[in-house]
Amino acid sequence: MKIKIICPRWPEGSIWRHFIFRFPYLSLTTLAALTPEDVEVTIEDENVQEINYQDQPDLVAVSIITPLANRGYAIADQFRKLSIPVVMGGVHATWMAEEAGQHADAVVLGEAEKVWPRVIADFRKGSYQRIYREESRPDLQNLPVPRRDLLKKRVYFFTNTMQISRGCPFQCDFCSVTAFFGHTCRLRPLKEVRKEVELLLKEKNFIFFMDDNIIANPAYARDLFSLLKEYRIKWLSHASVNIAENDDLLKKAGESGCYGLFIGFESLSQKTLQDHHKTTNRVDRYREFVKKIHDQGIGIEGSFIFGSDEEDPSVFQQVVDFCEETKIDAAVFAILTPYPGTRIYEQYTREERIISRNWDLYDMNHVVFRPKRMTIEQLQEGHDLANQRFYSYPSMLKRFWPLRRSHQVFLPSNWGMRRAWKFLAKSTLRG
Ligand code: B12
Ligand code: SF4
Repeated sequence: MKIKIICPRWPEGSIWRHFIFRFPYLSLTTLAALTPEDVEVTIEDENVQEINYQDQPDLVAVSIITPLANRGYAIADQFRKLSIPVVMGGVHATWMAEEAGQHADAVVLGEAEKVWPRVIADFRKGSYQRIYREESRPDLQNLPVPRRDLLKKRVYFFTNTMQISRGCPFQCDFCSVTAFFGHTCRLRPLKEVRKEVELLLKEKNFIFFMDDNIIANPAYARDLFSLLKEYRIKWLSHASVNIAENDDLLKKAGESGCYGLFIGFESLSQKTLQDHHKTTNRVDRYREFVKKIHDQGIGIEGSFIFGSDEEDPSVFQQVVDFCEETKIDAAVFAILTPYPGTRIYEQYTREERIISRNWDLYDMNHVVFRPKRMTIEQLQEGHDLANQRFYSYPSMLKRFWPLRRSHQVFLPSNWGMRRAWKFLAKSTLRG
């Protein structure tokens, strides 16, 4: 049996289509690793290669997050026209199973670990279900090592990514992670983490841990950082800003080789955070926290969301000023996006505020809902200009002086974002 696993490309007009520092999605290499050994498996990531429609696999597996859904459907339709069956899975397919089912022979809801071998066995037999859903979530012991060997490695910025935990105890209303992965943070045994880290270090001394919050369980994080300190390693991950409330943990993160953390600040208004149920953040301590994190040699990619109900057009300048004053190393200025599966999706649907369900626009860089205290145009323009200002040379100069060790990661990423935003500003692709 031959299975081809596919990731669709980002739509035209999305910043991620034009950001050249790419890394592969773990869903692809994870699914490949879960595939029985006697099956020939290949991966095609359309973001870095063309899809081959000629090689006649027995089954095609398409992984979709929301902004990739339309393209995923088009690819699926094409394979099905060639009489090749298609299975779909991933976050978007899970929340929009009926829609995905119109383009696939079967849809897998939720995590694949337990159910994927059964899906393959059913397709081999020729009698499969339309929907597969595993009620219990997999524990994270004995996970197979993702099949990075199947990737076209040279076309990615790097491929050294791995995951240590799943699930989040919080429930921010714009995020579907908790609904998808559960309230409890499941953790991989440290001895298995050690094995995979050692494997990755053979490639490069640089690792991106694709976790939602690497400090979700502080006791485990402390042990993890001690483990990482044994190696000469540079690593990146996501963490909540309250890592700076725990001096010991923060120091350990820095000493273990943490060069950068992706941190969801989301807003400079406590009221807005409260409205979104983002309970971990204390706005009045942001400046102090950024300084403490920087002092440990850790760079920050700050994530901010624009368009919340309390915000008016003054928000853009306030946020960029804050980022420049605190010398935030990189930023993702995103437009609030009501992804299926989130509470904000339900709320805006009820309030009839969603203006587009064209998933191509669900990249957090396009307005797809009606904001309250600014117009759709003000939100779009304010967001675009904030990104262009932040990734201008004067802003980079302000933020990158004095130099810190983490700048070896963030200077190239700023340059990449600057290049992508410049391209989009000039192009007619931006709708
Ligand atoms: C790491 C991460 C990033 C990193 C790296 C992205 C990358 N290239 O991998 C960075 C910081 C760059 C990033 C950026 C963004 N991200 Co992100 N990211 C994540 C995060 C935390 C982990 C992704 C991961 O590796 N998961 C581990 C894999 C194994 O899980 P998985 O993909 O879900 O796959 C499992 C199942 O879904 C299933 N499955 C998946 N596909 C298939 C297919 C088949 C056929 C089957 C059977 C099963 C199956 O099986 C897998 C194993 O169980 C997730 C949240 C999360 N916890 O997953 C958000 C997440 C994927 N990101 C999200 C978003 C929105 C973005 C941005 C658009 C944000 C922005 N402000 O711009 C950008 C887009 C950038 C990009 N190029 O992708 C959203 C997507 C929401 C949606 N509905 O589409 C998520 C889910 C977070 C959220 N808020 O809900 N992200
Ligand atoms: S945004 Fe972060 S803290 Fe909030 S629910 Fe999602 S993963 Fe958890």
